[in-house]
Amino acid sequence: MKEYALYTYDIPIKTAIKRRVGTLLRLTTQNGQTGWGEIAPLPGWSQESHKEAHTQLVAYLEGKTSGPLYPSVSFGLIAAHKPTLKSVSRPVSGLLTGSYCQILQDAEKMIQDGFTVAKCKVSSLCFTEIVQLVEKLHPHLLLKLDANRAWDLKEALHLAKKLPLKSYDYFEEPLKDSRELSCFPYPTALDESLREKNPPDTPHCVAHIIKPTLQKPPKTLFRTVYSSSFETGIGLAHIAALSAEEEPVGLDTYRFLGEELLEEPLLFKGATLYTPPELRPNLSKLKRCEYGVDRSSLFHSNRYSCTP
Ligand code: OSB
Ligand code: MG
Repeated sequence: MKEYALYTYDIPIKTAIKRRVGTLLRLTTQNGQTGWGEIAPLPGWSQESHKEAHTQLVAYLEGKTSGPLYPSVSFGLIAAHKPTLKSVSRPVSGLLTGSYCQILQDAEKMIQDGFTVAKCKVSSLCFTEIVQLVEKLHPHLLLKLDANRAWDLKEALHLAKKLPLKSYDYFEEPLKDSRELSCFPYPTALDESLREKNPPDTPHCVAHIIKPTLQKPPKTLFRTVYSSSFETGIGLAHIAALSAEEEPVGLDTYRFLGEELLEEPLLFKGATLYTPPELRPNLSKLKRCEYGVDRSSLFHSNRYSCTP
């Protein structure tokens, strides 16, 4: 028998949405071991709202629903079932966003701090700026050029021809119409496309970007790059633990959070993240909500027994 307790948080964040809202789930086993999970749908990206996810989570824990779970709920539940989550260290990729000048300034600092890889948001930059960034930063900082589907095929090809193949890691979601990716013969990573009903056939795909809050981690032989959806330390620590030791993980979103919820915070030393030995949020920063006995197992005794 497990007991559950739910807490919500509402903290400032330095992005367009201004505030980040989410639920933390604590599961306690009979022998007193506790696991924490985070359920925080990202507005503009998740199909479900925070309220919908929270409501589904409560119904699930009360044993009142057995239907398919939202990805954010599934991620939080799987996480909370890992009371023995170990402390891990992982290489992290930087996150570069904003104007050309801002990106260049941040990138130079990242290089000094020891970063070797960074995701660069390029949808609002012009092609000359993108080419200059790659030229200036390679080989010190290898860029993942995330266009969030900003370009049509002709534009994307025009840009790709200007960049030497080895001077960047990949283009992430370059095209407005992902069906045309088969005509884009450059290293490509899929992110948004993986969450479509019919993911595109992409012969040049070199990596899958997996955001556990937005999508259940698939079993894939592809190079898998784990990435955050602006979760707090709890969610980020679980994402780090899912990621392979050698693949930089996209957790630099941590810098954008306005408040730390963990008693013992995540530690970033240069480009390496160290997660604390115990994930324990500061309860005074949270709002306590429902609690009770976890009755979900009445329906699915094995549902969460296998880790992704
Ligand atoms: O486009 O990859 C994205 C975060 C939330 C929603 C979408 C995206 C992101 C990130 C996270 O870029 C940072 C990273 O992957 O390094
Ligand atoms: Mg992306």
